[in-house]
Amino acid sequence: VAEGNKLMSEDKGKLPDWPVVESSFLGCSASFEVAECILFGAPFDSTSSFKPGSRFGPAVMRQDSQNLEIYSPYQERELAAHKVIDIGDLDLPAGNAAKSLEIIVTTCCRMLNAGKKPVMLGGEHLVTLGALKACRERWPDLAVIHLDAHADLRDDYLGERLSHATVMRRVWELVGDGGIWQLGIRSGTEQEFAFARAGHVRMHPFDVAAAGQVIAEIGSRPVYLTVDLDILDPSCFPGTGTPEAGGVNFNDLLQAVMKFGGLHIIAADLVELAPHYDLAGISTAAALKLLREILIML
Ligand SMILES: [Mn+2]
Repeated sequence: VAEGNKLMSEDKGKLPDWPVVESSFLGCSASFEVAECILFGAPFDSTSSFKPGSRFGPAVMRQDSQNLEIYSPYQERELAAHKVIDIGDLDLPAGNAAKSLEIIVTTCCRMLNAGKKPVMLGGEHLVTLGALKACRERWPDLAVIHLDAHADLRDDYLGERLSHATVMRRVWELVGDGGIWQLGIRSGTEQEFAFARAGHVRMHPFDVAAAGQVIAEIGSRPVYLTVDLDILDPSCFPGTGTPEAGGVNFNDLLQAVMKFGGLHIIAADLVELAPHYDLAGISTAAALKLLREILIML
């Protein structure tokens, strides 16, 4: 965690009782000891092939979360009643994907060893590889639910094996055939779709209608849920680096994600919000609402 954040939280107890606004996401400030979920940012976007800017996702989400209610009318529960701590953003070296992933792996291992559920905010999709690697070490039977517009199954992108465009191929190398369920996919190369058809991953293109089937197939396996927010249609989520027309609407995504609440989810992430491409902030608002529901669900 950034040194600055650490110092701030240690010093907090010594400050007088000023009427300041919490800088953490929705005031998620359970102590580490009681927290069940640990929220943190992974502000890395160095492999973005089109429009960078997802490194600003976590900071803008935190800031705009002040406008979000802590009560969910969808699940009829309040976030404040849940044990979540927001520890801030990891200090990741821009331009060094391997080193950044190492830091994410180490951090997530520490969370898992303490019996906590990591909830990571990207950042580009490559950051998922770090968190997932940590989870796979602890849960050998790990299943992955991947919500995205893009298959991300390339073996390399312009010669790079560590890229937001190859992340699910690297994940497949970790979990193997039958370990990945993809929903909402509507973009990729012919080879990526052929890779899926060959049975390496279970791909349900275009929408999230197969959520029920996915749940039945996964059963009691531990699950990592990764949400690339560009699964949403660009009309309700323009703030992202590689927008793809023909996406899912917010309510359909929310309903599908809440169904996954019945599964044994051990970690989750939301990636690819690049807030500055959407000056009206509707993309950040969508990401925040989905995050609130996921945290309550976990
Ligand atoms: Mn994507």
